[in-house]
Amino acid sequence: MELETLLNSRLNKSIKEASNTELFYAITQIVNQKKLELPFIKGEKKLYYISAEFLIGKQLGKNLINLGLYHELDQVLTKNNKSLKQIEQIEKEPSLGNGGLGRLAACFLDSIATLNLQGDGIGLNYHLGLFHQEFKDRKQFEVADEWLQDNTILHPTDVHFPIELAGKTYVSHMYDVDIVGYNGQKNTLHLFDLDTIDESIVHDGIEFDKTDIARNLTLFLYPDDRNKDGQLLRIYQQYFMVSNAAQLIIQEEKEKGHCLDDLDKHVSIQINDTHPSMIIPELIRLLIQEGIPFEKAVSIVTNTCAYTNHTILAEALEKWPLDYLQEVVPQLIPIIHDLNHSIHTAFHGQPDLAIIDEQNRVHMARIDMHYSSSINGVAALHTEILKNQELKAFYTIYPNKFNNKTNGITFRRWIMHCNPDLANLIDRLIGNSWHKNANQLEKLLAFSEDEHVLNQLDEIKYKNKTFLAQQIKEQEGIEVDPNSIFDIQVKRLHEYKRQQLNALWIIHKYLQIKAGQFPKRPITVIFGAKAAPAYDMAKNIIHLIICLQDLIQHDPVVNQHLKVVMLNNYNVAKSEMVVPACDISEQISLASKEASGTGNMKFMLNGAITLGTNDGANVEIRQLVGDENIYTFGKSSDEVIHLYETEGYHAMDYYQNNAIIHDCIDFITSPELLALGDEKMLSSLKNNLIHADWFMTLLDVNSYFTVKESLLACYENRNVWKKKVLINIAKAGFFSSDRTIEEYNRDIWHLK
Ligand code: KOT
Repeated sequence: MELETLLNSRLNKSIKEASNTELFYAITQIVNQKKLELPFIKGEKKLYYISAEFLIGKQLGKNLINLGLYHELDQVLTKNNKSLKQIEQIEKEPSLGNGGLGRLAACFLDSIATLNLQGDGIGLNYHLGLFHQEFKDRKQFEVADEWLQDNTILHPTDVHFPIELAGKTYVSHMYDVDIVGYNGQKNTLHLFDLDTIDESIVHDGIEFDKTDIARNLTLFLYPDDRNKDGQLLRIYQQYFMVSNAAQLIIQEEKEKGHCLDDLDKHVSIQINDTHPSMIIPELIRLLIQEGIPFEKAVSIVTNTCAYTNHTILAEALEKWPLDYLQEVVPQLIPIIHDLNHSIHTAFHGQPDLAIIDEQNRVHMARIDMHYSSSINGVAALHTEILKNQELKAFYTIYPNKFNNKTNGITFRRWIMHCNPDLANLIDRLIGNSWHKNANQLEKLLAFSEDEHVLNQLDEIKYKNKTFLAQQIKEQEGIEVDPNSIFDIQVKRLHEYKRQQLNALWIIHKYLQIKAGQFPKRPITVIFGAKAAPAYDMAKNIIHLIICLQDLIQHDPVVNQHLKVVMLNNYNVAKSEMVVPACDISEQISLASKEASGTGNMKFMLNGAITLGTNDGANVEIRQLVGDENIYTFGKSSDEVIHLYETEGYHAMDYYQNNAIIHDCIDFITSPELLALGDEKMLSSLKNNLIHADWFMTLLDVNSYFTVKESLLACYENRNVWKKKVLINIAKAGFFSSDRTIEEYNRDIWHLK
């Protein structure tokens, strides 16, 4: 049946008369019916991708694209004076992730299904998600994100497993999300939950009784773990996730008639950083219960599991006190002791290889590395740093386990859905084979001197900037000029990502404008970021940025030349609005600290120029586009690592010896800013920058300011700029997650 007829028959009225909400539910029903008809992907071997986060974004538009229905439906609705884009906004965004790690898992599920690989995701169903960010008094406040109200994506199943937590048995409940490939087939994301969860125990923002496991287990992603109860809750969550995963895997294998001795021939398990690491002892425990001897169980599990590392930040490497594990998962303790003992014997008690250290803490990543068959980093530079620095001891004993898998993004969401005008232009220029074979984008290089094409690209960018400007006006109440340069930094708030470096540049520009030195063209600096609720310095940085936003907005001279916007509650939907509208992509982490980055790839694909350090995947962007088409600055990862090793960085020296730095930092506690901001927060940030600055902000101020000026100047050379834009788009094919997944399958999973 034609879509229009189908839609009319679902509504009790004409499309013209129906409200957007009525249309949303009618379209959702049609999509659900179509999904039901799709076959599940089948194969000899199955992948399970276990992750604490799946930042999947709104599902309706993405499903319509992958079902091949988006264009037709868009036309039907347009004809009836309705907008599909507006209808899509009615869906609440699932709040099941925090940042890059979770969004990567979502892009991977899309590519796995699109490549017809049999692979399911396994995670948790957080009722109130990460948190919803609100700004009050220019500060971040966290409130519960009630994304599950009016749920249209989760399907309850009749799958339940008994889970032992602190000696008590809980019964889990599995919910499924369909993962539709761009291919007419589907996989599943399984989210586990407890029926006894009680949202009403949450009060004062996101506070709740951390000990009431039956009611709180799956309330929030990353509950505050500053105290013991919070840490125990994280262990409860992680074990609940992996015990469900292990039981599901074993059940499915038995249903297929496979012998558990052959688990590694039929199953591959990808462990997404260390949150799911307890899958290893749990699976060993269950295999032993099934009658398999310990040594054999260990070998099967080692061959089945593969571990991905996403960060070198020490504080993110999980180490749980043995007595906390003893309290929550006593059933795992004998296994962990046995594994620790084997390693102790095999490696003569070498301390940096030990699973249980001298302080009786269990190193989760070390379990992964000893008892997986693959260890991968997420960009070439990151993998080299793992091999030669952070995980050197393990690279020495297991050189063949280490491999690189440079991250990628799904082009279905990150261009076809978020930037349809650009996708259509590319279709007209080179055909649509790039939808499934992203390297075809290189064919665009044939148009790098074609003025007409370059202007069309520029017009699309202008249209996207105009749309973003409207949204900013509506949602943040700030007027921005689409003719200004859109300079964008959106990502989790963390000192290593150095939003504070960007803020210092804004202060510098503000002071220049105040002194009568105006930029050639107005600049709009846009931020979006959530800070972890317990991360004070990150909250101080958000506070500074909002103070700058308001100071500048209300200055009648400065606001002609400069605007700052802090988007509230940055999420996937907002990302899809800013990515197509960006001119300058800020990727300014301290070299060596950003494992890969994936925002950098999204911006490049949508025709932004990267202003970045030689860090993470920026290095690979530079190799692809060439030095003329990216603006890099700052000290190298080797230099930074050397500074850490020799304790050779002293922020105070930069503050004292550089007048520009001195003035910018002093401005943080200037009367102008203190009139708007919180004295304690601003001085604490200022003092930190002068006396600590663990992520070396001041190290790169000089080269950042210089290179940023040359990038802004280049924008005025319109023809040169437009060509750079085209080259960036044409070279982005490498960053398709289809390529990444093909590599995981080729080197690790061997599904087909
Ligand atoms: C969070 C908690 C513990 C360990 C790691 C993380 C983490 C890492 N969360 N997000 N990441 C990012 O992962 C992305 C995907 O690989 C990378 O592109 C990015 O550089 C990481 O910061």
